[in-house]
Amino acid sequence: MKVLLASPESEVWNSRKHIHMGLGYLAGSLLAHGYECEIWDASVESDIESLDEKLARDPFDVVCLSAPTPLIAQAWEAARTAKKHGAITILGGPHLTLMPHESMEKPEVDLVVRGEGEYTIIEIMRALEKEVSSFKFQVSGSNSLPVTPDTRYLTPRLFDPAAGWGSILGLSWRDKAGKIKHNLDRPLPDDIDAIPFPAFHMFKIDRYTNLNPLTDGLDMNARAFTIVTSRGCPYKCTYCSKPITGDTWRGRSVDNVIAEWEWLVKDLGATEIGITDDIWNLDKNRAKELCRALIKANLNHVPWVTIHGMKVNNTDAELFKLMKQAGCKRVGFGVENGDDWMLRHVIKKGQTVDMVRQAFKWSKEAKLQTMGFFIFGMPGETEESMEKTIRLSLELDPDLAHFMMAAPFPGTEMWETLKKHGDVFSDSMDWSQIAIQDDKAHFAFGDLDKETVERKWHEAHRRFYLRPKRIARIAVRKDTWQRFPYYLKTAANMLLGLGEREATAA
Ligand code: B12
Ligand code: SF4
Repeated sequence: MKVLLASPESEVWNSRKHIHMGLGYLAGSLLAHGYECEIWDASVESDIESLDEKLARDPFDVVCLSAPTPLIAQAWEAARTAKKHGAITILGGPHLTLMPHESMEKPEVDLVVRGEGEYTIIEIMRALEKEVSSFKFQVSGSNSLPVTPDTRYLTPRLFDPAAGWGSILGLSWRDKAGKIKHNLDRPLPDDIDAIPFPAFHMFKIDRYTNLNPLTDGLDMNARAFTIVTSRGCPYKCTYCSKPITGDTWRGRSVDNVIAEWEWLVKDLGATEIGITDDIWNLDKNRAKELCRALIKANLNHVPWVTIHGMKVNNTDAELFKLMKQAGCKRVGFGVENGDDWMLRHVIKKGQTVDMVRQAFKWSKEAKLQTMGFFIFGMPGETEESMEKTIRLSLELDPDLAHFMMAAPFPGTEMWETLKKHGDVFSDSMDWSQIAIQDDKAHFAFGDLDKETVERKWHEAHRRFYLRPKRIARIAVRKDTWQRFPYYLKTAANMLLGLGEREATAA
């Protein structure tokens, strides 16, 4: 049985192309169990061949689609395409874990997987093998259209409980009567060393971008891979949606991480690596051990970065020094807000502004590039708190500042707050409108209107990036001139509010 693992076209994320670790892990698991599979990532494929063309030329029995909330409509569209070509469609990823029923109500979706999928996908393959002889489209009771390629997507696939579908944890499916069933959740796997490495070799790595073209020092044409050294995070920031990896932090052993890192560097020619953990430094001692092990294994000549924010309160000067020695080039921090009251009572981040200052000081002393993430327009925000955020960004002066609009993702505390008090949520929510890194405020809350949030967001970009010393710093960078048209468009959007609604930076 041939499986295609696909990521749909992204309209919200188009400035950078990173490999999709979820698909990599699923492929690793399928290969380890002897299943034939391929990865198809629209962000690097669709310019060459559409999914429709690909499936017409090269049919697959099963098409797996992955989707975060803003991409769910594209995932449904891809599922319709896949069904037209006769494939079984399985959807998984963050949005499906949060809202499985919504997708199960779509006839183009045959199965939904909730949570981490490495074990579930194998159990599905085994159940499919049991049903293989009856692989015919079964029309559900309510729908009696003749089954042709054009109407196949209207005919959801029904499954025989005798194949064991009811016991696959984390799965949503339809029984023979067309009834939607949501099985029990799958507990998070504790031992993530036992999960096969992602099938890194299956990515067309030359088509992906480097990890962040907006900072200097990284190779524009790098062979950039990402790595997950731990899963989960025990913090409960009110804006954060972490439906997949959950609240329980699970670290891989240092040896296991080093073995994967070695494979990336020595066999696959990685010239840049990004850690994408939710919180890679939760266990500070383990983080230090990992740095020491990278040095010992002579892997520190390949630059690496922390793609997402490190947690400022789990750091010390020694950690940053070790990171530098281990080859780290740049650290990112979730600063979020310059107002301690907002951090404590609204964002619930478990950090103070002083902790942020300290972490920036240590990392700069260690000669690491710094990156700061700042959020505008959280519920309870005031013009004054946003002003404090702008001032803090100027004071910290990271190499890169990402100013983002608060985005209410389902499942977060912010979502619940806004559902009670906001008028943003209509019955026909357009999920593609929920994106961070966008220039439009997503809601008004209390006395704060959208216009003020958008004005302060643009002001933040102007005040941060249009300082003479910033302009000088940017002007001497080689990549500024290599990607001049792109930067010009980004600047017009972020600084002046011109241009299309588009996500442009991380
Ligand atoms: C690294 C990362 C990125 C990277 C790379 C993204 C990528 N394509 O992998 C970059 C920086 C590009 C990125 C961009 C975005 N991201 Co992001 N990202 C992450 C992060 C930190 C880690 C992802 C990861 O590597 N996970 C590890 C792998 C193993 O897990 P996974 O990908 O979820 O896959 C597992 C399961 O979901 C499941 N699964 C997934 N798909 C499928 C499909 C099938 C068929 C099956 C069976 C199973 C299955 O099985 C996989 C293996 O266990 C997560 C936070 C998190 N921990 O989830 C946020 C996160 C996924 N991102 C998020 C968002 C919002 C985005 C953006 C939409 C940002 C934006 N502009 O608004 C874009 C969308 C990009 C895109 N096209 O997908 C949100 C999603 C929230 C939501 N409700 O959907 C998260 C959860 C962050 C957060 N806390 O808010 N992101
Ligand atoms: S934002 Fe970071 S620290 Fe906060 S809950 Fe999410 S992953 Fe954890």
